[in-house]
This record gives sequence, C-alpha cells and structure tokens, in this order.
Amino acid sequence: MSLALPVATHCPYCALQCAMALTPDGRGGAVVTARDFPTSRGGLCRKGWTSADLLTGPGRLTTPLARASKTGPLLPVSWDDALDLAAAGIRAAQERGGPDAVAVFGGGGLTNEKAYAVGKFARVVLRTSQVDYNGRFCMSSAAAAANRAFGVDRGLPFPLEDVGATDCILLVGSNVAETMPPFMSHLARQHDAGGRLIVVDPRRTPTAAAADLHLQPQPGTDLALANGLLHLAIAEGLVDRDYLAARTTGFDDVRAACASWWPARVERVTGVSEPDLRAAVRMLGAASSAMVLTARGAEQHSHGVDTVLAFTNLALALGLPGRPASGWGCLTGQGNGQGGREHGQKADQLPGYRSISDPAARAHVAAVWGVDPDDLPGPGRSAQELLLALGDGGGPEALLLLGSNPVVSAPNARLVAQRIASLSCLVVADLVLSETARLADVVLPTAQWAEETGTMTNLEGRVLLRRKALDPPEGVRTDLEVLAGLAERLGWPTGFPTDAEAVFDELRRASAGGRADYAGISHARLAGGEALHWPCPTVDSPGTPRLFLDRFATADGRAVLVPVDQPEPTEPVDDDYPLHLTTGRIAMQYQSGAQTRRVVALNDAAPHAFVEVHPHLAERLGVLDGERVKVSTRRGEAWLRTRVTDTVRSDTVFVPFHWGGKQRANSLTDDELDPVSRMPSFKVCAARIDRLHADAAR
Ligand SMILES: Nc1nc2c(c(=O)[nH]1)N[C@H]1C(S)=C(S)[C@@H](COP(=O)(O)OP(=O)(O)OC[C@H]3O[C@@H](n4cnc5c(=O)[nH]c(N)nc54)[C@H](O)[C@@H]3O)O[C@H]1N2
Ligand SMILES: Nc1nc2c(c(=O)[nH]1)N[C@H]1C(S)=C(S)[C@@H](COP(=O)(O)OP(=O)(O)OC[C@H]3O[C@@H](n4cnc5c(=O)[nH]c(N)nc54)[C@H](O)[C@@H]3O)O[C@H]1N2
Ligand code: SF4
Ligand SMILES: [Mo]
Repeated sequence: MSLALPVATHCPYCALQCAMALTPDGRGGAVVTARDFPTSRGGLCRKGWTSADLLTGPGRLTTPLARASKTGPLLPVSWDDALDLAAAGIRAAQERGGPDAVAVFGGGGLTNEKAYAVGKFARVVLRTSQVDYNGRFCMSSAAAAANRAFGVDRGLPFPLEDVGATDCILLVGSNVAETMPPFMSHLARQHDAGGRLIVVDPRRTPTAAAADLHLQPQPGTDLALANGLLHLAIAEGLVDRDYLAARTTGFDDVRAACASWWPARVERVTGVSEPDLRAAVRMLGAASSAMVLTARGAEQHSHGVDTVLAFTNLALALGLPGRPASGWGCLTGQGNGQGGREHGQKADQLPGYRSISDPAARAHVAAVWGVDPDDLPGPGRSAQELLLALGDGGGPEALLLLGSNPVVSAPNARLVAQRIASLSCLVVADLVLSETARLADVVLPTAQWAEETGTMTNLEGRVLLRRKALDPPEGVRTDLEVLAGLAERLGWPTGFPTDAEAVFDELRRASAGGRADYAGISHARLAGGEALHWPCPTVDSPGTPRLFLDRFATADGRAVLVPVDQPEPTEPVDDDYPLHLTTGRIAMQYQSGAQTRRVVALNDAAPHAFVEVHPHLAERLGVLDGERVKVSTRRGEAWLRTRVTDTVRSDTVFVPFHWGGKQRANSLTDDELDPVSRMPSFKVCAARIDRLHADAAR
C-alpha cells in the first residue's frame, strides 16, 4: 500500500493527544515529529517522542499464544486455533452459567470505534451485562459529579486555549508538569498574561512549584478544603448572587452545609493554614475570569464524587461556569478517556452517553444494532466489583480483556490477581505480554495506534483522527478483527465490521440524539481538518467547543449546587499504620507501565518504583535515601527504595503505580469504593514503613 508521508496523527498515550507526524522508516518502524496543534502547541513529552520505539521493540507480541492446560506454558499457536480456543472457552462458560458467565473488560485507551465495538460485542454477541472498563478507576467520580451538577459530563466544557486566557486557576490534585507536560505551555501563557495559579497537592510537585500559591493538604481532605473556601467566599462577599439566582438551584442548602467549615476547623482537618485559605479565596475572588480544574488527586477517593461536587459548588457560587475563559473542568487522563466513557463499554451505558436502564435509549440503540430491545441485558457490575466477582468470587468464570492491565493497576491487586487466576478462561488482546496477559489462556497480539485508523476524543471533547501510518507486523491483527473473528465463531449472523470508518458511521447513528451526539462528525470532516467538539448533531453543525453559554444540560437548564460534607476517613491512620499513603504518576512511565517499561529510553530514565519520604520521617524511621524498605498496609506489602525529599508532607508517603511484582503500589491500595461512581480509594490509605534486613536493603 502506498501512503502519504509523513502521516499526521496523534500520540498513543494520554488525553492531551498531542499532535505528531509519523514517517515510516521502511523497517516496520517510524520517525516521530511534533506537529503544531492548538492543544499541544508543537509540544510532545518524552513518552510521545519515544512512542514509535514500541512498534518494533523486542517486547512486541507478533503471534497468538495459548496454553494446553491451566498449568502449561503459553506457546505460539495459529490465529484460527487461538480464536477457536477463545470461542470454545466462552461458549463452555455460558453453557454452564448463562450469558453473565462471561465478562468483558475494556480500556479508555481504545479508540471510539473499538470502545463502541467492545460494548456492542458484549451486549449483542455475548448478551452479557458484565462489561466495564478501566475508566471506572480514572474519570468516574468527575463524570458522576458533572452529570449531577451540569447535566452532562464533558471533561473540559471549553477548549484548552481558554486555560491560557483565564485570570486565575485553582488546580486540584493534578500534576500536569509530569502527566501532560505540553499542558504547561497553556499555564505559561496564562502566567505571562498576569494570571494566577493555585495548586492543591500534598506534594510540592513540579506543577505546584510553578504556582503562585501551593496548598498542601493531607490526602483525602479536599472536600473540607473546598467547603472552607466557599465558607470564606460567602463571608467575604465574593459570591455572585445574580448568577446564582439566574442560572442555578441549591445554593441555600450548600451555604448551610458550609457554615460550619470556618477556617480554623478547615486548617485542623486539612493542614492548610488559615492565611493560605484566605489568600486562595482572595485570588479567586479578585479575578476577572477563573477556572477550577480537578484531576485524580481530588477524584480517586471513596468520597470522590462529593469532593468534585464541593468544587463544582465553589465554581458555581463564584459564577464561573458558562462565562468566558471560566468554569469548572476535569482533566481527563487516558488517550480516549473521554470517548471511552461515552460509547457503551461502561456497565450502565449505551452509545451516545445513554443509560442502559432508559427504555427509549434501549429502543434507539437496539434498532441500530438490529436486535430486540428486550434482548439487551441490563446494567452490570462496576470495574472493581466485576474484577472481584471473577472466578472464585462467584461471578463470571470467563473474561475477555482489551486495553487494560488490572493485575498492576487495580486496587487491592493481590486479590484481583487471585480472582483473575481462578478464571476458567481468560482471553487477553494486547500489544505486549502484560502482567495480566501472562495469566491468560489465550493471548491475541493486536495492532497499535500507528498501524490502524481510528478516532479519539481528547480531554476537551474534541474528536481527533488518528491515521494509520504503517501496516501491522506479520501475525498481528486489529482489535476490530479480533472481535469480528470471535463474533463469527460465536454465531453472530450479521458480522462485525472491521473497517474503522464503517464502525464510526454506525457509532454516529447509535449516538444520534444522545448526550454525546457524534451524528454530524465523520472521518472525512476530521481528515479535512475541521475542529469538532461534541455534541455535533448534523453534518453542517460546527460542533460545540464551549458548553453552557446559555443553559446547562439539566432538565430546567439550571446548574445544581449539592450540599456535601467531608466524611471520616475510610481507613484512618493508627498505631499500626501511622502514615497516609498516596499514589500516582511520574513523567517517564505510563499507567501500569506495560508499554513504557518496554521503551528503553524511558525505562533507563525511571527503572524502578520508589517511596517518597520526608526527611523528618526518614530520620524518625532511621532510613537512608535510596535504602530498600517494606511499605505495608492491611492488604499487602511492597518493597521499595526510599526517595528522601522535603516535597512531600511529613505524615504522608507517595508511591508511583507503574510497576508490578514486589514494587506494586496496588498491593497496598484500598478498594473501598465511592457509593455513586464506584471509584476506588487510590489516593489515600493507612500504611507503615519498616526497614528490611541489612542484606536485603541494597
Ligand atoms: N507520565 C504519565 N502521564 C500520564 C499518565 C501516566 O501514567 N504517566 N496517565 C494518564 C492518566 S490515565 C491520567 S488519569 C492522568 C492523571 O494525571 P494526574 O491527576 O495529574 O496524576 P496523578 O499523579 O495520579 O495525581 C495527581 C496528583 O495528585 C496528588 N494527590 C494525591 N492525593 C491527593 C489528595 O488527596 N488531594 C489532592 N488535592 N491531591 C492529591 C498527587 O500527589 C499527584 O501529584 O495522567 C495521564 N498522563
Ligand atoms: N495506585 C494507583 N492505581 C491506579 C491509578 C492511580 O493513580 N494509583 N490510576 C488509575 C487510572 S486513572 C487508570 S486510567 C488505570 C490505568 O491502568 P491500566 O488499565 O492497566 O492501563 P494501561 O497500563 O494503559 O493498560 C493498557 C494495556 O492495554 C494495552 N494496550 C494499549 N493499547 C491497546 C489497544 O489499542 N488494544 C489493546 N488490545 N491493548 C492495548 C497496553 O499494552 C497495556 O497492557 O490505572 C488506575 N490505577
Ligand atoms: S503529553 Fe500525553 S499526548 Fe502529549 S506526548 Fe506526552 S503522553 Fe503523548
Ligand atoms: Mo486515568
């Protein structure tokens, strides 16, 4: 096939979806160059620059694998044999236990086309309700809060360029300097125009170091902080009464809920000083435009939804959403973290951000799929509930997994890995032999971003075309081909399209009239260079870069303030576990590390996990910088090198989660779930640190 060179596309990793061009090198690989684009502004991070290394790297899977028996090794097999084995395992499970005996687990890195196909495959081919995905661990708290407050969940309801134009930013639980480095150019633009930045993080991250004001709360106390800021805003007369009256409901209840959060109490609960609280509120109050942005630090808690609502309350009370260069937004994480949560791989959802419990939505989607609405299953289990129900957990006995590595990334991962290992049949489609794929009965090697066309929806709700630049290596198939091959074997009569554009056109029809309406977006319009943010209901619609200008997406058009209160910690520190443990990311590794640990340049720069320990704590524990220690919680332990640094609070330790085995942060984390979003408590639990014996300490 002859292809235009270089090929304009976007990065395989995070939701910033930086623009790049790929020039095939003739040996199966490609050379990466950065392209100018309004979001990435010509920037790429090290992960983007090195992303092509994984196309040809030694870790790449190029043949299907299967094992003859549960205890036998994974050995190369033909595609026909692999798909036959997978289909047989699925069929046997369903013969024993009915449709719900098979589960599907997807990922927010999959293209819109794949996410849509995964959800459809689960509902129409397997007819199982048991489908969810890793976005539950990522965006679900912010999504639930946004739906409640504004009636719709689009991470940023405005384009990124507005971030550079706002007067003041309150950035809560986000370390963009490491997680989306080119985002910093928007903050630099904002700073150069005289804007102010407030960062809320228990660590003085590179992002916090760039701020005008850094608030350093104890992990898990952001809700009290937000209520305290709103308390002060009310006391200092900074609330926008006209806006509240014209565009919102619920302020009176919220005012009452914040009344008891006077500054001294907030200081006691959060550790943020009263003068800093006042300084933050005054910066926000004095600004001509302002944004409240949240990310995983605020959201990944067993009270994540309420925490985000506390921040949407604050933004609404200050009159921000729907105003120029202002509002609340969430910084979506995975490459297609936005689109991945709109098109049906979530347990309670159908394409177009429709609810699977809504009869009208079921009828619409069933018509597109050519099935009877009554044949569509209802809502299934959320991600962690599903993972813990597998095998010995009494739920599904077979699992098809694409685009996630839960053995490393799920909370309480020791238990999750045990459940996964107890399945009668695990089928994993991946580019590499991830820790989860290692447990599989059948491994299907799939194409990656540069080798297939598809669309991604970035953090601002803008749909992007990721073009194919190369053919996949011999022996590798696309995820769409994998689903089609399984559908055929499982007796689905009408076939599963394998052409991304055909799948997208079906997705457009399925999403038409839904909250995330893609009906007017096409591969052709995107290829023509149009900037299209959903909703985009018709082919002449210019899309909707800015939401909420006139009304919110609620029934009455008003945004909702919701009274919320800081709960007691789910796992308070005590004598046995006296430290707050929080987890997150570093610049050189991505997620479970399945991809980036196999990129030599990245792995050399960040070869192992660590635990950040404040010098005072290190002294109290008698540990040295770089010493190996045992970090333990009620769920498990990890062996980690210390990194002694005064950037972390002295009552808190931080571990990145990009590694498995003994370095696995998720052996430690708590899987207590938010009651609404079912988000686990990745960002805080109680831990202890012990020295290892001298011989193991090196
Ligand atoms: N290099 C790199 N970039 C990535 C990713 C990656 O794995 N590696 N993943 C992508 C994905 S999927 C996501 S979701 C995004 C995530 O992007 P971020 O949300 O920026 O990433 P995290 O490091 O998980 O968390 C951000 C910060 O929250 C802080 N934090 C911890 N506990 C609390 C708390 O209780 N309150 C507050 N206010 N802050 C707290 C941590 O110290 C951390 O600095 O990054 C995306 N980009
Ligand atoms: N302790 C702790 N744990 C966390 C978090 C945290 O902050 N702290 N953050 C959570 C968050 S926000 C997230 S998003 C999750 C992410 O964690 P995971 O869901 O594990 O994400 P990845 O490591 O990106 O896994 C993607 C897998 O799919 C493969 N893959 C990539 N592209 C494709 C494709 O197109 N098709 C197929 N079939 N496979 C593909 C990759 O090789 C990799 O093995 O981790 C969560 N876990
Ligand atoms: S910031 Fe995200 S999208 Fe941009 S180059 Fe880095 S990983 Fe890729
Ligand atoms: Mo994420």
